[in-house]
Amino acid sequence: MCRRSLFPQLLKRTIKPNGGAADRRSIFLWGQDDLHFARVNVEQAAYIGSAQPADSIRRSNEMSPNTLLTIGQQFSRRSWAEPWKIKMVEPLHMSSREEREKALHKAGFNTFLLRSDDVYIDLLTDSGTGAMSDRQWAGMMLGDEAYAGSRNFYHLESAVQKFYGYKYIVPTHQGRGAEHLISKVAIKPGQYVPGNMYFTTTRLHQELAGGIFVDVIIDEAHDPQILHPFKGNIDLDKLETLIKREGADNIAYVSVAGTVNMAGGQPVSMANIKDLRDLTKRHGIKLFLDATRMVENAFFIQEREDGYADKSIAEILREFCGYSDAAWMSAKKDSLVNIGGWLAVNDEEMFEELRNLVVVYEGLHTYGGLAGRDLEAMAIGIAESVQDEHIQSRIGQVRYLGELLTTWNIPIVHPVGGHAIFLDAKAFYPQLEQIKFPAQTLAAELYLDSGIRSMERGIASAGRNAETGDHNYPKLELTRLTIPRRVYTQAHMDVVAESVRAVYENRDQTRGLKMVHEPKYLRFFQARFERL
Ligand code: P71
Repeated sequence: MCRRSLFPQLLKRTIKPNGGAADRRSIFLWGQDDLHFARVNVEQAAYIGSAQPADSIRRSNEMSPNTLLTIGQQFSRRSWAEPWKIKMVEPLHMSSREEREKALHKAGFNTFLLRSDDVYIDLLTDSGTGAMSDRQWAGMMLGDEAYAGSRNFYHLESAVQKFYGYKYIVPTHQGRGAEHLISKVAIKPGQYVPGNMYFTTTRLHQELAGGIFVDVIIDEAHDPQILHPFKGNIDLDKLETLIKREGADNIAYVSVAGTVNMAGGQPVSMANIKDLRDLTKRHGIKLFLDATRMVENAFFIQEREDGYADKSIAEILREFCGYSDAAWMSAKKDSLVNIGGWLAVNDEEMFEELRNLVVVYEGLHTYGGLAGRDLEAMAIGIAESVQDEHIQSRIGQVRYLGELLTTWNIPIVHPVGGHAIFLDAKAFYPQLEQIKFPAQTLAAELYLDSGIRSMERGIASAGRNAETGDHNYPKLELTRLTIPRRVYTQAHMDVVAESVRAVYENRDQTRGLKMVHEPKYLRFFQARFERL
């Protein structure tokens, strides 16, 4: 490996982030490795992120060429480590290639249909797959399983009020339960719901309620190679054009996701949400937040945005949520639980409606389809999730994998986002047309190579156009290596990186897949494929 390539040369490219006054005063300078950046603002040149001052590069270069360096040293920064130690372990099954061939055929080349027992390192999702702390497990023993008024609900309510800042809380069994209720209450058939890219379940519930989803994310988000510090930002011009064309009364609400999952876990800046708040207020339109990975979003604001370096993650989270009217949450991500979610609003009338509807679809308004113990684990998980050292090591681990793959010139989405590495399957397999499911193919090949399970986020996930019946052809054709929280070690990440590299080296031999079974809703979960 060429050591020189490990030291990013700053000033390779410059980009001017758009989307808000604070952003406009900064220019980001990205390193040649596409991972590290410096931010220079108008008042002073300031290095942030993991960009390194020249003298530390010199010091590393003075070491003997044979010195074994940690990854931190290679990037001229101090290494991070997890703020916890391991108390209990779960053995993993390591299968043979022959076993994996059989399992993959049985699963119709769809990683959702594999049995977990046949998987070695499971990077299908970070949803509900995290490890709970000893405190959370202790909290489970304090579950108050009363049908009504469980004390654990009040703990959850206080935690959401304290850390997210909303007034009224409705628990739900998970994120899509909350999406279902809020879509039913807030969307009139035929109304538009603009959002920063789509998420599968979010959009489906909006559409089932009669809404018309419109993507108003900045263009940069649709290009896996463009470097932008806040690729999740809403394009205010696109939104304003929609409002002018359709009229504010025909917009149900603006739906903003903190760190945009389908764009690669890309954050939204504080400047953008502030400007968005002003714009929507002027037109009398409500602003709702998908807070599922909002803690991760707060990390990027702390790292990249003027004026936030000295603010805590908790402070940034509270401020960001303060610009919205309501939020929904899949607590299975940021909040470190295996099941759970909630809806939160500031408007009392809307709360009354939601509180009434939750009893129809989820359960009484003090349990929302969850056990008391689940509510307690969530309340404790929320407090743990906003600790600065937790989120630094969580995103540090994702970046570590990104650093390895980038150094080996394997095409991934840049900049690396919060919860996953997204392999750019179009660039990986340039010989495959999108209808041959390159991202699904890559997920299958990775599983065959090493038993690593990943998830397709491309044409299979994008479904069909409701009017024409044709496939949607999304610009991004990605295979997601999603990192569960507090579960795998750095050595696991090494194994993953080496497997991706092995599949990359064999990429020319791959011919793609065809879909042979296609379910009506969210087809990617249960679709079946065959080799071409
Ligand atoms: C993820 C998931 C889980 C998932 C959902 C659908 C297909 C495949 C995997 C769930 C999210 C999410 C965002 C931003 C709402 C939900 C729904 N993500 N918003 O990424 O990422 O939450 O799963 O608790 O119902 O693997 P839910």
